[in-house]
Amino acid sequence: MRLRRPGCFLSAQPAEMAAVGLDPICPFSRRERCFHVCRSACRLWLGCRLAAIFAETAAPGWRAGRVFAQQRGVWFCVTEAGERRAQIPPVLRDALAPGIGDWLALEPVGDHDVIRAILPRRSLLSRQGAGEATDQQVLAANIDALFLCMALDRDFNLRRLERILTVAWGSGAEPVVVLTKNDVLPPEQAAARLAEATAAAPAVAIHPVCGLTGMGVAALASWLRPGRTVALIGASGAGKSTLLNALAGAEVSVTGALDGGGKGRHTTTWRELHRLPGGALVLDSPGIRALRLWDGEAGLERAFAEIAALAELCRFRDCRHDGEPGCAVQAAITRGELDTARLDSRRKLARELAFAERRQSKALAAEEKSRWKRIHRDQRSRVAHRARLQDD
Ligand SMILES: Nc1nc2c(ncn2[C@@H]2O[C@H](COP(=O)(O)OP(=O)(O)OP(=O)(O)O)[C@@H](O)[C@H]2O)c(=O)[nH]1
Ligand SMILES: [Mg+2]
Ligand SMILES: [Zn+2]
Repeated sequence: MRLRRPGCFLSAQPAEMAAVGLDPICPFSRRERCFHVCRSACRLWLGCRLAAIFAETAAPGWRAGRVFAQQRGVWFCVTEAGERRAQIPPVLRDALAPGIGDWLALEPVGDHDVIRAILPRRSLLSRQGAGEATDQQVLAANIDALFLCMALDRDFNLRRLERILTVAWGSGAEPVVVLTKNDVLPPEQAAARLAEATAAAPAVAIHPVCGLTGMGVAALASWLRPGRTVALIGASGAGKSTLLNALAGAEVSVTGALDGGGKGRHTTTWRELHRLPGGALVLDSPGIRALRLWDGEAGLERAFAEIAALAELCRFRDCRHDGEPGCAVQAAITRGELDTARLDSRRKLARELAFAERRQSKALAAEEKSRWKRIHRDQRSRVAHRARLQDD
């Protein structure tokens, strides 16, 4: 990947920012001309809160940078000195796992930067990595809103939506459901699917759009204000890159046709933060097939908010909604106000979460045990070494 757009103009004035469509108000300090806001048309937008943390962490000469892409052990960052390649020093390789969207403390060394620290994240979307049960893969960090993209055609699946919502609520970012390919169904069928999605995503904004014509896309503007970061997630072929291009008004990401079975072909192969002309940042990613749950009790409560509210009315605090007397959840099902499929889906996800948590605590315990074993072994060899020295 080549580095582009060197330089960014920290000294630009509010009028210049307005000229390129940037809001001169810092999202953290709420002040105009905040020193910490990068006034350029690049992707840097540190904000006062992080700037203060950075100032405390950083040694002289370090600078802040935000990861906008990553490839084979190289993190591509936007800094006030332009775009830079950054690497993790060997001693920190086990301790640091930066992801796209992360703010880093960087030490310039020659023509590249060395990653020294990850600044605190305000949201984190991650999944279990391929390795150990405790291995975490960062999908996106410091995201304000997650656009959960699901096409209204064969991609439409309420149970998958509930699963992604659980993960999204657990990330700390605001989920927004974007029903893509609004043009493929007759209006009444599209309206029926919209109603189903609304029931499966309580208290979440839902927007049907057509990425090809741009229909409905303008309604997403409130999440795309300058300095905001949005991540697009969904299955391959859901139309994420097409939506990004519609938002950008240009082809910034390659899109691809579906295969014969109507499935995506994983056209987007890496994650990258793109800057929209208006100043918002949008993360386009390869499609994700299954998002295994591994953390996120809180996410489950939010994703099934109506069940959580009903459960408070059950006679027993630990009601399992499984035939106990005075169960408000079962009563709502009997009245036809709650779909059994919702309760079943919640149960399935809760079981999966509990299983993941057990696996993780076992793996953590094993890690801790091997750490102590190592410490004791080192201690024994030090004692033996000292004894040998005294013998000599
Ligand atoms: N009819 C219709 N087709 C669309 C729409 N959006 C995307 N498509 C088509 O769907 C196919 C997949 O679109 P992409 O934007 O590449 O999908 P993606 O989600 O980025 O896929 P990956 O990069 O593989 O994850 C392409 O052939 C698009 O032209 C839409 O709103 N309406
Ligand atoms: Mg794509
Ligand atoms: Zn109950």
